[in-house]
Amino acid sequence: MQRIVVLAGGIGGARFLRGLRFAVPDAEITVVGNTGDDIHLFGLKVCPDLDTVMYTLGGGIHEEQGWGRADETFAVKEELAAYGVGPEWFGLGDRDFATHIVRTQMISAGYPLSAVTEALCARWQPGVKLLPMTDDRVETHVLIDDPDAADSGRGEDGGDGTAGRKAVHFQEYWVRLRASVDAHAVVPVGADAARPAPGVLEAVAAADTVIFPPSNPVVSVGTILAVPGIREAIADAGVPVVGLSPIIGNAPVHGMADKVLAAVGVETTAAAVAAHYGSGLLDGWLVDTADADTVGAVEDAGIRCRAVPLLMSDEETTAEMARQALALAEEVRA
Ligand code: FO1
Repeated sequence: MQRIVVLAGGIGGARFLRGLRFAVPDAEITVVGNTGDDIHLFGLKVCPDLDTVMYTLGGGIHEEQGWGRADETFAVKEELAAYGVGPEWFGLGDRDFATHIVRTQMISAGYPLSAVTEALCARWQPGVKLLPMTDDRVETHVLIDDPDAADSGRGEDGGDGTAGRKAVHFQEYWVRLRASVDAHAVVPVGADAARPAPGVLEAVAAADTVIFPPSNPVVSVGTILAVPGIREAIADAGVPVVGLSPIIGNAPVHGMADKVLAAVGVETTAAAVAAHYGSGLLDGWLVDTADADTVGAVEDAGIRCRAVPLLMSDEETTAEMARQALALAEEVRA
């Protein structure tokens, strides 16, 4: 049986996985999910990327939005707001709340996030093995300009570049600020001390193919690779590692990846993202047909590259992208 490991963020990763599962229904697919986007709100642990994968593959996702539950209502959020309890900018629905209550209850009882995720998936039956990248707490923070810094007396940074700046949680940057201000740095706080969750390194070691879906290369796949041991395990696995560009025609297909790419000094092009992963990690890279002229540059960087349609407009189109990724993996393997 074919064993595939996919490193996934939220919407892009989840939609790709739906196509992959459709393309190779008999494959054993292990998903290593990003948990750097996790946030604690109202005393609850919210795991947006794990939930987006779980709901999308389990048939419970709000299709148009790409995150949260279908047929959602917001009575709890409205009641909290009536008490003046926020944040009002983060839309947690009533159905979604139940997931976070169960998760937090299990974590309080001593279960690690990996066991909790397995328990939640028992309901949703996503058809893949969904693992958090780590059971340890990692929280992505984004460094932005702080307009209040001059007044507050903050401003001395000892030369580390943080004067006049402040770190905000990734969700605050993404959802409240809509990535409307420049990101100077993206820091996965806690990643350096985190350990891969049980099963992650084992799945990579047993994999026939590793895929980087069209997820955000900085705050999704990049955060997973920041957990010590995961990047090394993938590079040393001796199996094809292929990725699909989340950038088409110099713009992110979904989300605001350009903002966080700039923070790590990477241009918003399909070729620059491939070079960012690097030939030491990536063996194959799919770009969209709109970027066919960049194939040569990627191949010159030592990464096998093909141009195919990469818009995930429906399940069959997405399944075809998955087939192309697997075909590229076979080409690299040969
Ligand atoms: N994205 C938004 O743009 N606005 C929201 O209010 C919002 C709430 C939310 C709640 C639960 C959840 O699982 C995801 C949610 N997202 C929301 C998506 C999320 O912020 C990001 O798109 C991902 O973290 C990036 O992968």
